[in-house]
Amino acid sequence: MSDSEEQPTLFEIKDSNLDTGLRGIPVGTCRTSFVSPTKGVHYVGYPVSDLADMSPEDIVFLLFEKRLPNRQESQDLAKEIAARAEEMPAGALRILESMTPGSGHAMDWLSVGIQALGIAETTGDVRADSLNLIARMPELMATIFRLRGGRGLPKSGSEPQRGMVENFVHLLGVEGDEAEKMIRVLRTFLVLHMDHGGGNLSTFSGKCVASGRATLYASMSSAMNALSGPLHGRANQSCLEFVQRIGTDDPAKIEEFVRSELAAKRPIYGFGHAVLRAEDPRAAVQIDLGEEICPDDENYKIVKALREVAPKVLSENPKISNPHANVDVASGALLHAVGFHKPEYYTTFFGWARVIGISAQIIDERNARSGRGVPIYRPKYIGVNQPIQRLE
Ligand code: NMX
Ligand code: MLT
Repeated sequence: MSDSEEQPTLFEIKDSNLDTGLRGIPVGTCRTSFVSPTKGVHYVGYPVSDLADMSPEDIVFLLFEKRLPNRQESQDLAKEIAARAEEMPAGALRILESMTPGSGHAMDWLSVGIQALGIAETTGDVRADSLNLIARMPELMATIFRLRGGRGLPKSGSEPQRGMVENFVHLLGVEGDEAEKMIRVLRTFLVLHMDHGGGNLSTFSGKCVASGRATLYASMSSAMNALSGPLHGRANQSCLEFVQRIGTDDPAKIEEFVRSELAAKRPIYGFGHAVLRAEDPRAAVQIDLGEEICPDDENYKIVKALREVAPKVLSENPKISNPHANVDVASGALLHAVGFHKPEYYTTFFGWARVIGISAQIIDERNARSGRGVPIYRPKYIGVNQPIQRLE
C-alpha cells in the first residue's frame, strides 16, 4: 500500500457502510495518535516502536502536551503524579473490600474501582481528574490484584515516588530480580498500549459518554467495560489461554489446531484487526522483548511459531482483512513469564495503559471548539420501517 493510500479519505456514506460498526467512517479528529494500516500506531507523530523504551510518565506527557518533555519537565510530571497519588480515599477502598474475592472478572473490579474513586474524589476538572486517576492507577491495580486474590490490602505502603510501574510491583510485594523483570515488561506494555487512534472501541465509548458531560471517572469506567470484551482488550487473556491449549511449538500441530478452531467458528486470538493491514509493530516489539526476557519459555516459543503459522491459514479466507499478528499475540506470554500467572488479570494492564490515552483524548474533546467541547455524540440510525431515500 502506498503512503497516499494511507491518507485519510472523506467519502459519501452509502448503504454498504451501514451496519459495519462505523468501519472506516471518519467521525472526528484525534490529536494524540493516528494508526497507519501498514506502519501501526504513531503517538503525536512518533512510531510507537521508537517510544517503547521510554518511561511511561514521559509518554503521559507526550499524549497530554503533544510533545516530548525535556529533563526538567519529565521530573516535574513524575513528581506531580507522585504527589497526586498520596492517600488513597478510604471510601473507595471500602467499596473494593466489600467485594467477594474471586468474584466477577478482574475488569469488572477495575471498572468498579474507577467508579469508586470517582465517587470519592471527582473535581469536575477533567484534566485534574485525569491526572488524579492516572496517579491512583498503580495502587488501584495492586489493591484489585490483592483483594480479588483474597490476600487483603497491600501490606507494603505505597511509594509513588518510585515511579508508576515500580510502585505497583512494590505494592504487590515483589522485590529483587523478579521485580526487575516485571518492571521491564510492564513499562514497555504500558507504553505500547496507551493509545490507538480515536476510534477503537474503548476510546470511542469513553469519549461518547464524556460528550454528554459525564465525569471523567464515569466515562473511564464505561471505556473499561468496552475494553473487557474478548474481541477487544480481553483478547490478551484469551490469546494466552489459546496458546496454553495448543501446548506445542510444532508448526504442523499448530496448523491443525488453528484449522480446528476456525472450523468450530472460534476466533484465532491475537490475529486480525479492524484497521491494521500488516503485522502490528507492537507485536514485533513484544516478541523482540521476549527474546531478551524469556527466550526459552514454553508459551513464548509457541507464540513465535503461531506468529508464522496462523497468518498462512487465515489468509486462505478472503473475508479476513488482516491475517497478521496484533498487539495481543505475545503480551500474555511475556506477562506469564515474568510471574503473572493468572490470564484473567491481563486486560487490567491494557486498561491501566488506556486510562492514559483515553484521558488525553477526553481532555482534547472537552477543549475543542474554543473550549465549548465536542457536542454530545448523536450518530444517525435508519429505522428499518422508515421510508428512506436510499443512499446508493
Ligand atoms: N479469527 C477468526 N475470524 C476472524 C479473525 C480471526 N483472528 N479476524 C477476522 N475474522 C473474521 C471476522 O470475525 C469476520 O467474520 P464475519 O464476517 O463472520 O463477521 C471476518 O473475518 C471479517 O473480519 P475483518 O473485517 O477482517 O475484521 P473485523 O474488523 O470485523 O474484526 C477483530 C477485527 C480484531 C475483531 C478480528 O480480527 C478478531 O476477532 N480477531 C481475534 C480477536 C483479537 O485478537 N482481538 C484483538 C484486537 C486488538 N485489540 O486489542 O483490540
Ligand atoms: C488496538 O490497540 O489495537 C485497539 O484498541 C483496537 C483498535 O484499534 O481498534
